[in-house]
Amino acid sequence: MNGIDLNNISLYIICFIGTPGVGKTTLGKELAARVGATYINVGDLAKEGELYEGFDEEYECPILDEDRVIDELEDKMNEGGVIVDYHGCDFFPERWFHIVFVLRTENSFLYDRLESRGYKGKKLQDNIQCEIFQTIYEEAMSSYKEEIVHQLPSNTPEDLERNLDQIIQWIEQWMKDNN
Ligand code: DAT
Repeated sequence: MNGIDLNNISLYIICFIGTPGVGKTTLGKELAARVGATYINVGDLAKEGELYEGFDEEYECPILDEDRVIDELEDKMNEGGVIVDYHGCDFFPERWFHIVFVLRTENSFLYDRLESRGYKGKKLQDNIQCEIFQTIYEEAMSSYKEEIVHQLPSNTPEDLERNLDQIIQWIEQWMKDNN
């Protein structure tokens, strides 16, 4: 973004959420690279620190130890300039985020992406349903002030570029308003 270094300034915290496969990691990493922010993938953080409290046999995934994840993240949040990526957000403290983006992907695109990731059977169907029922959007709307929750279409590379442009504009405005 035109060489503006956003490090070392009193900074925003952005959260990207959505069903697996909607493009959070792609958008989060690219945005972080363009604005010089810290990208945090909560799933990876949990894996590295083994921040789990069991295994969910039905959904074939480890169960996050939410308290330990929050403890682990708190210091980084205080520094600001952070982009958080996770599929859900209801256990994060409300005070953390200045803005929450829920990425949304149409079924046909999402199906292909999850299938090529090796999802099948119940796991694939559950994730498609999660997107159809806009589960994560509703979770965000009930966890945060509605005015900070925004949906972003994430179907095509053009959507990705448009989202990056819009969020960078939001960051620039936020920086003007808060510094
Ligand atoms: P997530 O982090 O939400 O699980 P991802 O960033 O890993 O998703 O993306 C899943 C796949 O979809 C990956 O192959 C990249 C692709 N993808 C992401 N955003 C896209 C977009 N806007 N248009 C086309 N493909 C996209």
